[in-house]
Amino acid sequence: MPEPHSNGLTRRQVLGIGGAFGLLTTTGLATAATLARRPATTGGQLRSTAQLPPPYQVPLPLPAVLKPVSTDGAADRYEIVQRETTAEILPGLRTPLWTYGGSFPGPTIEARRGRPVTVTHHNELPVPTAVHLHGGRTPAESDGYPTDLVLPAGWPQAPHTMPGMAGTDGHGGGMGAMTDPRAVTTRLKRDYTFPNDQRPTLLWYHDHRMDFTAPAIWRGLAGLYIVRDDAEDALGLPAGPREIPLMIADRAFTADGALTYPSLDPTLRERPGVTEPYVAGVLGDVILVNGAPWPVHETDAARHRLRLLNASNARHYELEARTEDGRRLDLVQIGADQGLLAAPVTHQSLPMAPAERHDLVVDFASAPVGSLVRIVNRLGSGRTRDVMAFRIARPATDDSRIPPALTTDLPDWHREDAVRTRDFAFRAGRMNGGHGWLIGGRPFDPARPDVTVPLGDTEIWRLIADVHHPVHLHLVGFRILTRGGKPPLPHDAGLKDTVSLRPGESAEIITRFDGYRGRYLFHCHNAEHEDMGMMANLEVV
Ligand SMILES: [Cu+2]
Repeated sequence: MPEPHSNGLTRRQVLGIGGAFGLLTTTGLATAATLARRPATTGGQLRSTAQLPPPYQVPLPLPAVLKPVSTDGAADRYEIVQRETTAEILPGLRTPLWTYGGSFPGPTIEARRGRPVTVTHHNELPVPTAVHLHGGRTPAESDGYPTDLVLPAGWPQAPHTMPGMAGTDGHGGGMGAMTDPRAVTTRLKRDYTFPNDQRPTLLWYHDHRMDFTAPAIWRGLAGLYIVRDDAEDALGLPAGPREIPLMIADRAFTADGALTYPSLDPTLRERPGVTEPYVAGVLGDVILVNGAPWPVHETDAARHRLRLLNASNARHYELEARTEDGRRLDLVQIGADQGLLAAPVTHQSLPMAPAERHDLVVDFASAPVGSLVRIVNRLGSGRTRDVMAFRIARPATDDSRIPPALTTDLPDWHREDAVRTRDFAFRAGRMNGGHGWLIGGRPFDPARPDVTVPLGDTEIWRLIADVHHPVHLHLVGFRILTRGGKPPLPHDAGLKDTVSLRPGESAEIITRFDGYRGRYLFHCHNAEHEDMGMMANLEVV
């Protein structure tokens, strides 16, 4: 890939990077001064040189639902080939992609609660891969641990060594191969089994390869996975064409349509990491929804269920729905990362960190036929303020509803249930002689036990951040007890698997580690941070 533009950073981008390392030397991490100059986002923004389309011209694609290759009564089986292809993302240009099944986003998998799904992934890409189902309650052997790689044809068989996590000091990659004796690699293909023994919600599957997750997702390795059950189906929420999954992700493009990404090693074979201006996170200047730039969707003047995923590597959003006459439509949140809330929560705007999902109902009935309802990002500037639009094409009858009580099955863990409390600081630091991102002062090492917890124990984790860090736990959902020492925010309701820590902010979460024993992870879901050390082992025993 061509070199990205590394000049022309705005003040905000400089803050995003300078803030990351500047805060290291600041002792008063959570001081009022730090909070007052909290930047809107963390990362550096690439600049596209491609001709970009005006907003709201390209139709919103809806990812195809994958058909099972067999349904034997007890389980559904699927096949996905991971392969290179090109697609027309910007009008008139072809963009080379790495895909699940030839499309970006990959095909959507529709699952039923309690009915297992097995997906056979075939790796026809030039590099190893690992598939993780984000938010899945998944046995460890199918959780896509970063060293449990599927090796492509011709890849040297060296399962227990990896390039080693590099910094960005210009001599990374040679820091001594890291070893992981527990890695279970396969060649060419691997079966991933998902029991779907969990609350219905929108999950997503994406690449989780050691050191190279961020560029692999950027190139297209992400898809949706929806778990449903009868109780949710019976609620009367907007459904069919009025239930719309929206995968939001930013990217940048060269003049010939290729994706720009500031990899130190554009082959993604040897040397991990990104060039200096982007170590705090890679932001694009083009907002894609379901793989289309600033798309438009024609629809009815009726309630819609919008199932949002922020699949961006580092970009945060604060979303609003705005009518042409300047009104903000209510965003009625009915679900969080891990499924339905107890009761709807109405927002005027809604923040969204990388990997978070929001399940929303928005009523377009008050928008005039022919008008646009724009979804905008209050944290963006210039063209990154626009996300997508709905064109209200026709009046419609609407028998959908939003029940005042959505579910009663939310776990209700209390502080006194916790058998221990742990503290984790998510901060910038030095790693292998370069910049890194550390949890508790240490970069990820697959061979080092970090957290070991007996199956069934309930714990409180206290998390603190220097810059934005969306913290994600594999295997379990959690509840947010406090944020910044205060009660949680309205969008912290429900069951979460990713908590967005803002610069200088702390949060307490509580969860019960149930499901399966085995080796899992917790990590920052800023994908660049994740690749540069900000992961740790979570072993359930
Ligand atoms: Cu982070």
